Amino acid sequence: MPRFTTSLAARPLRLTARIGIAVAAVALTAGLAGCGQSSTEHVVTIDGLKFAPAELEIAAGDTVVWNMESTGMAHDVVSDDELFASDLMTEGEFRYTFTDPGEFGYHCTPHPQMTGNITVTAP
Ligand SMILES: [Cu+2]
Repeated sequence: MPRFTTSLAARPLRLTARIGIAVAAVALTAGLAGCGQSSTEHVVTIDGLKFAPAELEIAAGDTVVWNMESTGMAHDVVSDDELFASDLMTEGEFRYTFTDPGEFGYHCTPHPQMTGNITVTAP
């Protein structure tokens, strides 16, 4: 009788441990998939005296990479809301990760006609 009781008690314990491992594995996979999504990058280039594309829609958590390659002219990328500001650059890139949904306008200080807008949607 004591033997029977022991084996019955051991079974549910083992089963619970297995389910626990399965749940942990699913959670880990979901977490990794989430990481992959949040690292999406969108490239904005400088085309003459314009940002291209000037209008961009991204998801919260995405990064915008401004490619500052230009033909000798210095540009910068400055948020209208003072959220971010690059140096004046003739080459290289400037990047910013948008964490909150909303509308984010930006401009180039030496060229006021150079403007752009990032629309950030909820993830
Ligand atoms: Cu400029």
